[in-house]
Amino acid sequence: MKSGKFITLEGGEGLGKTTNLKFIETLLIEQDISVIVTREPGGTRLAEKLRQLLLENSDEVIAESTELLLMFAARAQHIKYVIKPALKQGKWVLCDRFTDSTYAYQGGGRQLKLETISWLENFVQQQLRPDLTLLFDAPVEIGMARVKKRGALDRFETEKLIFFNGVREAFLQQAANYPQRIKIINAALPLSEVQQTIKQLLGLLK
Ligand code: Z5A
Repeated sequence: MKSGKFITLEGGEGLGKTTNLKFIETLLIEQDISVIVTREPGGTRLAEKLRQLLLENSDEVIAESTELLLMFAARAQHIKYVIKPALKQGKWVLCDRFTDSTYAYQGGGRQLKLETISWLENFVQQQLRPDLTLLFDAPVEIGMARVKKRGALDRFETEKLIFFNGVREAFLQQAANYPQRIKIINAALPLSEVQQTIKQLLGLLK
């Protein structure tokens, strides 16, 4: 029986997930809530190895279906050995990306069938779904400009604009499908305003 809360942060690249993950962690610690911060793909030693394979630029093209299965392989490991045990202990889990990213990147970006993703979601996660998902949304150009300032691009970041627009649309479709769980945050606003909204949304979990 889970007792902690499971919060995921989602959205296109460079829109503030990592920055705000740290902000939320600090807010929760101030309230004496025990919290772990983790990410996908990744979060265990094996899942981090899969992350490296997924993100590195390589001369072997990764097939779309391979990419999808590796995402869920990493997730299965992460859920069994990190997320579920933490929730069981009453900890809150803050996760940088989760399955909404799969619907967005492998569904909206790579155009894999949503039924296939949904089947894998049920198989790997069973009943587990986030309690709250913060979706950082802004025009793709804004995030890409922030990412480019950072330097070298990973395998996903070298995709074309059409791919990222498909990703954004799929995220927004997920939010429309699950309005109770997924809250959209306008990531184009100044950080102080974004964080004000986050504080209000976290209040929904109390
Ligand atoms: N992926 C997938 O395909 N399928 C899946 O199922 C999963 C993942 C789980 C993992 O990348 C990749 O895996 C990802 C999708 C794929 N593709 N890519 N690329 P990741 O999550 O590690 O990397 P990312 O999404 O590119 O994260 P990021 O670049 O680190 O972005 P971020 O965490 O959202 O942003 P940030 O680092 O917090 O902020 C970027 C900069 O903007 C930074 O300088 C901030 O100070 C600044 N910032 C943040 N907010 C603001 C505001 N409001 N105003 C101005 N400046 C701001």
